[in-house]
Amino acid sequence: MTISVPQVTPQQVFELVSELDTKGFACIPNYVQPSDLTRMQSFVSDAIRNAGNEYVHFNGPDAVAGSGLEELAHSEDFNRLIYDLYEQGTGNPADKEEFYQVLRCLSGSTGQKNSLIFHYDSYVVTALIPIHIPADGLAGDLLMYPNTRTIRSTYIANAFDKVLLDNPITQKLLRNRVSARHLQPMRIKMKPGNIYFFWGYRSIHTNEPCDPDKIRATALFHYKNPHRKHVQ
Ligand SMILES: O=C(O)CCC(=O)C(=O)O
Ligand SMILES: [Fe+2]
Repeated sequence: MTISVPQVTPQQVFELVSELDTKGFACIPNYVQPSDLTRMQSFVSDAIRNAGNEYVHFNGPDAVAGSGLEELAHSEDFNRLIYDLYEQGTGNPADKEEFYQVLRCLSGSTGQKNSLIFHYDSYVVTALIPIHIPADGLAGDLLMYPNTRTIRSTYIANAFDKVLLDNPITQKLLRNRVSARHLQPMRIKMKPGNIYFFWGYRSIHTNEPCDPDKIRATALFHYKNPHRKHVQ
């Protein structure tokens, strides 16, 4: 069985990019077919069980072999979509480059520890597929301040942004904003099988925790680190 995903027209890409630039995120509903989603969900359920109902994550396509996520990473249509978003969004040509692919499975108290860590991604395009989202209680919403910076021309400027963000004072300040009345981050409630996009490099974001007795799993595909020279 091989995964198949819908083709996305140039007009749709255009609309997705304009949503990314204005609203800060974009979504294609039901991008993953129900039978493929079921495969991904059972991979996650097994992984969480093997991890004693605690946080577990997998990097790269080989680590998720059998889930369908490795097939997605190699799917022509999916690759084309990510390249098109990048090209339209930045005006730069997209080189063929492997995604930085992660499957994050949150559960238990370690799932909570791996939440509310605000960051910029190292990669320009972030595609996120929710696989398991708790139906009630704390669902682990995506929290975001979209498009708060541009793509930096130097690695050092990028590192400086990250230091400003990745320290206990800034993290505390941002965490306090989540339930505050003002300057709240945007909250994206996610539905399994949809695909969400945002400019991860440019946007401060994180996930809210989910209840420790639940499972919240997301598959992330990151594309294009602007500060790494392309190596064949
Ligand atoms: O799991 C999520 O919702 C977001 C994770 C994330 O931002 C990341 O892994 O870079
Ligand atoms: Fe991220």
